[in-house]
Amino acid sequence: MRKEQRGIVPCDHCIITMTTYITTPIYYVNAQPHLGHAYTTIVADTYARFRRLIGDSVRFQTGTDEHGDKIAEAAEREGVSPKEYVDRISGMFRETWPLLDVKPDNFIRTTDPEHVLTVQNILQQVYDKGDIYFDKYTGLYCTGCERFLTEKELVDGKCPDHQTAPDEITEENYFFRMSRYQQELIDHIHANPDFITPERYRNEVLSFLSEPLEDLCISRPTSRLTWGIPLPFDENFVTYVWFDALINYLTGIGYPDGDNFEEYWRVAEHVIAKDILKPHAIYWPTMVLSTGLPLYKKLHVHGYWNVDETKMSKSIGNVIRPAELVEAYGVDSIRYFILREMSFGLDASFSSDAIVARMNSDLANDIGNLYSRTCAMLMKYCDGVVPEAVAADDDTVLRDLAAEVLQRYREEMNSFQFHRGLQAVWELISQANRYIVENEPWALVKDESRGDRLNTVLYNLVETLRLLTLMLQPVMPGTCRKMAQGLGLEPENPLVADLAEHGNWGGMPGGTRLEKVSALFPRVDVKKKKQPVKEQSKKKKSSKAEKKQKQKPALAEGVISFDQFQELELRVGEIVAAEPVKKSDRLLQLTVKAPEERTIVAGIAEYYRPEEITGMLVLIVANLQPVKLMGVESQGMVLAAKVEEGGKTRLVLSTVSGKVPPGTPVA
Ligand code: ME8
Repeated sequence: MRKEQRGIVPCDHCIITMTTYITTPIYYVNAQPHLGHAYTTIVADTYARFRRLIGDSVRFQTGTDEHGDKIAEAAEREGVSPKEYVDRISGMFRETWPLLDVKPDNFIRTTDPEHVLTVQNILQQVYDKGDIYFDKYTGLYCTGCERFLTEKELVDGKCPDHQTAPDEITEENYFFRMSRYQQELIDHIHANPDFITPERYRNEVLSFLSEPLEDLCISRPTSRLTWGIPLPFDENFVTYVWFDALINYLTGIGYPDGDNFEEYWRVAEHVIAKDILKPHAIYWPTMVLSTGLPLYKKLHVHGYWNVDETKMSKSIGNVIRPAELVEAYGVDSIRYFILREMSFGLDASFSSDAIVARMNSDLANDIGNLYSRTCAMLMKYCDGVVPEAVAADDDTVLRDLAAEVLQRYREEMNSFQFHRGLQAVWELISQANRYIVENEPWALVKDESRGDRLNTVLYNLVETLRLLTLMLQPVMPGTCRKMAQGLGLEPENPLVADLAEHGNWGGMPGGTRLEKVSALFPRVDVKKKKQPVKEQSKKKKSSKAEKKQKQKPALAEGVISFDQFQELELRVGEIVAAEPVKKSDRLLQLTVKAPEERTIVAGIAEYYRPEEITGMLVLIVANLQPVKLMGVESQGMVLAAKVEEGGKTRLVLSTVSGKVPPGTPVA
């Protein structure tokens, strides 16, 4: 039963609206899926998952746009029939989505027979109402956009999107009286500030609407194009591509009398990029008004992905294919990266350096480390069983921040500010990592007088992991299934699958037995992607050494000159990850940020456990010639005090007395 029927009335100001219908554009089948399509569809999938997480009944639709000049031309180039051609490319889109863990409820094709009927039904209604008329028209037609452009839209006589000069075409065609609904649309946009977001696109549309609208040409003569839907009132014409394509949003929910139409139309939210703003913000609402339906609820408009700051294009050869991305980086890293990197509404640039940097810092170091350290400590200190929450616990650092972050996360996800939602979640992750360093559970375990303190600290950490699993689920569903499993919970357990009921502190049941799972995000080897540190430092060193040999006399044994001392490059480094070196009792392999990341192998395994030193600021020698220790290349050295006690040696890592950024030089 729908929640509205249970007497709960959805309101525009509360986040929970009970039902959600989210759509992507239907993609042209004249090109194969690429990063841009992947982004829009991942955004819609993430939003669908988020709304389900907060209890909505959700319908998510994507699909393919299969009629028009461009498609007919592409089929001809390949020497196949249009139908054969569209079947093949549409299939590629359908096969791409599971690779990205995108799960639409409906995949619509404009060649589906029910879509053809729906388009004809609406055309007939609009025609009967007197909103479609026949006229002669001369205009500038852009094949790329599949529409006539106005003079104003051209830049240097060319279409700004396709960089081609439009063709001047004169023909008799059918026109839709868009102008009749102009004022009603302007009034609606003014009365509903969230109708088109972000605001810059709303302003763009209002500015466009401040001039009189021209009517919209909605047909093509069959003498010029046959690959389209025949007009029900004139068989010599097929419908113009946008009139056909936009109606998919109604067909997919069974307009006019399907149950889904009743339930979902009023809550329809469309996601698009800025390239198709006008058809969605002007053509579509005026068509809907003419059909006598209420308008869709929201239009969410995002910017463009460029690649290495350059427009993605087949001719430049920089088109990014989703399947290749998944193979190189893994599906959840991709989903996280594109949602975190792009501010919704603005353009963003894709580069492999940027994705590797985020994978190593945000995923491997921050969430990956927090998860593995917390689980490792629970395994070690509590036999893998979650302790009971400690009553009258006044340690509220994580609890208070979690409450604030949960609130911000919900607001930002709801308003499509995914990057800010994730930023908020990462504040909680960083705080939890600091909480480990500050509370030193490895010391508490040895402290007989600690009371319940160790249990409190570990409970707070594991409860934080549960809330993180909940919040990250829409973005990284696969990783969260694994996180849930490691926490001893089924992925369907409401504790990690229902934010409405369990998005409050304290849900993790004491007594739950954790399960060992592999690392969430293994680190990516940056050396393979970037100029190795060793080459840079070697070069620097040899040139200075040469200079010294020429200029300086030899010094007394055991004494070095200031110049010699200056050759040592000492820096502050942050240990972002630590693990034992295989087959060695003595060595730990450290990943040190200083400020670039490097591997340093240190002989400190007898004195420190990896989880104790992760997050610690240490002093390093940054320009030592790299050496291999037990098969691992060490790019530098950490400094430690060498304490001799009772005939034994102990190493105590050197650190700095205040918080400074990693990479700060030591003078
Ligand atoms: O326009 N960056 O289909 P289309 C971000 N069939 N998103 C991008 C992008 C980029 N570089 N390139 C493409 C059509 N997109 C029509 C739509 S809807 C009733 C009909 C995404 O295959 C973005 O969502 O050209 C953009 O709006 C859409 O693909 C255009 O897809």
